[in-house]
Amino acid sequence: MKSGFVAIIGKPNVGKSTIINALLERKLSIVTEKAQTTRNAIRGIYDDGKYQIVFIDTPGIHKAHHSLGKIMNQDALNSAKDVDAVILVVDASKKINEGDAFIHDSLSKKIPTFIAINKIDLIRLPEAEAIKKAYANMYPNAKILELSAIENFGIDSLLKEIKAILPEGPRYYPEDQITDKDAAFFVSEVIREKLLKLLKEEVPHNLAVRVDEIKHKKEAAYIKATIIVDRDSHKGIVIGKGGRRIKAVGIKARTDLEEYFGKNIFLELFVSVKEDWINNNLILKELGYK
Ligand SMILES: Nc1nc2c(ncn2[C@@H]2O[C@H](COP(=O)(O)OP(=O)(O)OP(=O)(O)O)[C@@H](O)[C@H]2O)c(=O)[nH]1
Ligand SMILES: [Mg+2]
Repeated sequence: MKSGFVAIIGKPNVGKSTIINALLERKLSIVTEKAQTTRNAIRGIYDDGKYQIVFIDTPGIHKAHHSLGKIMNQDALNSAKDVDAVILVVDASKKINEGDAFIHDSLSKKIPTFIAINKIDLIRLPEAEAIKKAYANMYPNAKILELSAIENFGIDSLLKEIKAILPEGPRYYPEDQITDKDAAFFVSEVIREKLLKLLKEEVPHNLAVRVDEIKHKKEAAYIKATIIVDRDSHKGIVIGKGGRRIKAVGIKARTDLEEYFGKNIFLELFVSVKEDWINNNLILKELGYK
């Protein structure tokens, strides 16, 4: 069989998680309209019997302002080392800036690289030609592909291109394994996704979700999770008037979790303030951010 590791990297919000989900044809990684949604490198395993591809979704590389941001960047850049290929995702509707230059300088030039120009649905043909040319200049050895992950355009071609460069190799993960992350990780991500979607700019970036308990009974699972915020004022915002916001988060998360576990879910959410957790290495470690 042919197999290998392929890192999906790029700036925040360019569509990396949308692409891994499209490649795997399942919702593995959370997607929101906000930048810096993904915080951990997440492996998603594609296996069709002839090829096993371990795709790695990564946090968007950005100018970090706190410890968590630095860890996220490191996680992304480390993921792009020792892989068989890199998919560098860029947003077709955005101008090239110093962030692109930083990523360019950080990447190994020895690893086969595919530039996925995503969100092609947002631009016109002449603009597409211009941006393709600009990236071809920047990465003369890379293969340039146009995508609209949201419309599932270009995903098949990307998969085909990757298969073509994979070496003969072992099956790294059991055939039916989908990811390297466990159920608790998935639960916390689903809750965080709902929070990101229901809250305004500042608050969601400063919160984390810790799963305290998943208890399985025959027909239902009982889950307890704590939403960690970094200051008192955010606690009230997360809870909302009369508990309305946290209730809405719970309802939305439960729907996804019931589908994932295939049984009824009883979800209890708590909110806890941990002052400046985002810069506290001990807490970051406890929360699973290395
Ligand atoms: N128009 C358009 N929007 C897209 C496309 N792909 C993704 N998006 C949207 O772009 C936003 C960001 O998508 P994500 O997949 O979360 O982006 P990401 O690169 O993983 O972002 P981070 O995890 O924050 O680094 C979401 O609102 C997506 O729906 C696309 O092809 N076209
Ligand atoms: Mg993402």
